[in-house]
Amino acid sequence: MFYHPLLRLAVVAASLSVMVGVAPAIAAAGGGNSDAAKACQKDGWQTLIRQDGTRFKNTGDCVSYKAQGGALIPAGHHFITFGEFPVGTLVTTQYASDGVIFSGTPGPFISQDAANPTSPVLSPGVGFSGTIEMEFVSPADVTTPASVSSVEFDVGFLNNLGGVTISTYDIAGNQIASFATNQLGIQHIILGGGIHRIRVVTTSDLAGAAIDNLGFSF
Ligand SMILES: [Ca+2]
Repeated sequence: MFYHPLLRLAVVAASLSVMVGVAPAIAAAGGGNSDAAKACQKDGWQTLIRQDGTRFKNTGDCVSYKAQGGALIPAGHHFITFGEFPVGTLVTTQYASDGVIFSGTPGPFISQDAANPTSPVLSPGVGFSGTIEMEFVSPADVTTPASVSSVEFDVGFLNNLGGVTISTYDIAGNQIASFATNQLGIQHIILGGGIHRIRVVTTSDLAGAAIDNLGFSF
């Protein structure tokens, strides 16, 4: 294939920008300060966030954060419908590469739910009564705690007001908020940034509840 010299330059530039886009994920998995500098340079800092969910102002901001021991988290949006695995799957680390780990009591699993139009859903356990915990981690490294810059999901089916309690925590373990559902049926929850962990307790609902359509951004 023949390129005009100017066109060839344009092709090389395009390839370089693709490489810059890929670099942060590699650097976030490990490496020292020079890797951090590479990951943060060009526009790399715009594709990364801090572990507490906040963004960088510029390259220097990003390099200095990494030099002080912070992990670089790849920015990006993730969306989970619980149709990704078979009904009956006990869910723990299956979505770790999306940046979320599930736990809870008696044990969150993918369930059919005749009361929910987007079934299957994530139920806290058989009978829909229990606790679902969501902990956010780096999509690049499951052992690196991270925080979302925004998160939303559906909770339901809600048979009585206040049946489900949702609590949020930051990366230091401090509670940010705790509130009860105030609708019937399916309630859409939208939460702000800096959240590392979410606890959903469904035991006060007459028939329990599940979550679905979990979307979040780092
Ligand atoms: Ca679903």
